[in-house]
Order: sequence, then C-alpha cells, then structure tokens
Amino acid sequence: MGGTTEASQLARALHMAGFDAVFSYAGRTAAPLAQPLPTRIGGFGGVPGLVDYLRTAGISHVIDATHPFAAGMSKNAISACIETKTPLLGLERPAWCAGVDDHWQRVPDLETAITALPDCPARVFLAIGKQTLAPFAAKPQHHYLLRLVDPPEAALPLPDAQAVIARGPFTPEGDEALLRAHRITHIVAKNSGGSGAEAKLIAARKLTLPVILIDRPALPSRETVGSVPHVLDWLHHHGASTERGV
Ligand code: 3Y8
Ligand code: NAP
Repeated sequence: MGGTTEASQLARALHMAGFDAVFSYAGRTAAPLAQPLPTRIGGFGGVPGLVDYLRTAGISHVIDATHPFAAGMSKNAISACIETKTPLLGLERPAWCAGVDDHWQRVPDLETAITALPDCPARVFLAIGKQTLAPFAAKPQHHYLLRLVDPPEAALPLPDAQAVIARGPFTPEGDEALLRAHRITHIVAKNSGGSGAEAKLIAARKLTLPVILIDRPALPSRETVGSVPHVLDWLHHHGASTERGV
C-alpha cells in the first residue's frame, strides 16, 4: 500500500527483484505517479473489503508503506491482516526532530495547530494538503497559501487563500523562493518525515520562520522497518519469493 516516496522506491526494488507484487493507491489524486508494478486504485471498502481483497487476490504478504498520517488505512491493514493471518510489515520513515536553528512548535493535532496561530493577521503557508483545510476557517484573519496536488474542484473553504498546484518531492531552493514570494510569516505542516516533504522545513530554517508541526497520529503496535532493504530482508525471511504481495 503506497502513496509515499518510500513506497515508490520499494516498488522499484520489488520489480527489480522479480517479486509478484501489486501497488495500491487510494485514488486521492487525479493522476498518481505511475509505478513499475501492476497497480490498483481506490479504497478496499473498509476492513471487510480488504479482507475480501487479500483472500481473492491471493495476497501472501502486506507491506504498509502509506504516509504516517494515513492512519485509517494503517489501522484497517492491521485488522485485516490479523483476521486473515497475513504477515504485515510497516515501512515507516522516522519523524523529523528539531535542530538548534529550527523555530518549531510541536502540536498534537490539527485543532491545537489552529490555536497556535497568532490572533493578529499573518501570512500562513498551510502545507498540509487539501483534506484538512476547513477547520482553519476559525482564523479567517490570516492569508493562507495552500499547496495542492490537483486544482481544487470547489471554492476554497478559507476567505483569504491562494493555492499553488504542485506535486512533490520539493526542493529547499524552490520552497525558499515560494516562501519569499508570498511573504510567508508562519508555516503549518505535518510531521510526515521523509525527504519528499522536508524542503519547506529547510527553507523555514534558512528564513528563521516559525513552524507549527503536527505530530503524527498514534497507531496500534505492528512490526515496522525504516528502509527498503529491510523490507526485502523481511519478505525473504517470511518465505516470500514470487508469491503475491501488496
Ligand atoms: C495520492 C501520489 C512519490 C510520493 C510523493 C512523501 C512525499 C511528495 C510531500 C507540502 C506537503 C501532503 C500531501 C505530500 C507529500 C510526497 C509523496 C507527499 C504533502 C502524493 C500521491 C497521493 C497523495 C495524496 C496527498 C493527500 C495530501 C498529501 C499533499 C501521486 C502526491 C500535504 C501531506 O488532493 C488531495 O486530496 C491530497 C491528499 C493525502 C494530504 C491531505 O490531507 O490533503 N498527499 N500525495 C495517494 C493515493 O491516492 O493513494 O499522486 O503520485 C504522494 C506524495 N505526497 O511516489 O514520489 O513521501 O511524503 N502529500 C504531508 O506530508 O503533509 C505535501 O506541500 O509541502
Ligand atoms: P486514510 O485517511 O488513512 O484512509 C482513508 C481510506 O482511504 C482508507 O480506509 C481506504 O479506504 C483508503 N486508502 C487509503 N490509502 C489507501 C491505499 N494506499 N490503497 C487503497 N486504499 C487506500 O488515507 P489518507 O490519509 O487519505 O491517504 C490516502 C493516500 O494518500 C495513501 O496512499 C497515503 O499514503 C497517501 N498520502 C497521504 C498523506 C496524508 O497526509 N494523509 C500524505 C502523503 C500521501 P477503504 O476504507 O475503502 O479501504
């Protein structure tokens, strides 16, 4: 189950190693990055749908390489793999940790991130995608810069907002230019970890901008590794060869 830089790296490694695997997207974006593996797009239909899929598709191993904020999918995968006794491994990148030159305020959730924004009008880079924008209408006094993967289909839920359309991975130079061009004073971001979303934090450090960083949601315990080679080791250790895997 993909949708991250690491999932794409894993897909290439599985393809090169000759594994019989299928890549899964939720279908959140109009044209997701093509993968070198057979690819399915769309939800499974909750835990029952995933249980049914694992059985009918003959899946022998599941690798959850979804984003740390894709907690619903990860929880469903844990439940479905327990029910079907399918070996499950999480491919998880470590959370970002603040360095001495970072001006981060860590918050546990979205609501606290909104509270952490100042009351006096600011220019906020909301680098959290599209799905969780509406709650920021509680602070309409700010100018919001949004970065979306696809053009918004409806009016943005914020009175003073501008969207740039871009799919990462991003670069520190590009993000610094974006922050300067839009005279950004605050950044709100998810503690996604990984390299594909880190650019804005590096740019913020250089510009000494404050970052409100939302901690990732807690997940039930499951076996995880932090790198693609460790996934391949785990698959070999768990008897995977050319069997079906997702
Ligand atoms: C559909 C697949 C690859 C994977 C690339 C990574 C890096 C670029 C950074 C910013 C933050 C954000 C967002 C982001 C990043 C990578 C990675 C990552 C953040 C694609 C992708 C899918 C999605 C879904 C999308 C969400 C949104 C989140 C934008 C493809 C490009 C903000 C998360 O329009 C929407 O509904 C978008 C929804 C979930 C969060 C949200 O709540 O809106 N990702 N992102 C996957 C699917 O359908 O299963 O289209 O190619 C994947 C990537 N997004 O292979 O190179 O590994 O994290 N994605 C965040 O981290 O805060 C952008 O702008 O700085
Ligand atoms: P989510 O809230 O955890 O999951 C909601 C539902 O979306 C799931 O129950 C499942 O539907 C479906 N789904 C999610 N990921 C899927 C996948 N890889 N394959 C098939 N179905 C999937 O998910 P999300 O946070 O919206 O993330 C959706 C996708 O975007 C994932 O691939 C994730 O890796 C990627 N992504 C998310 C973020 C983020 O910030 N959330 C950032 C970067 C990339 P059913 O219940 O019908 O099975």
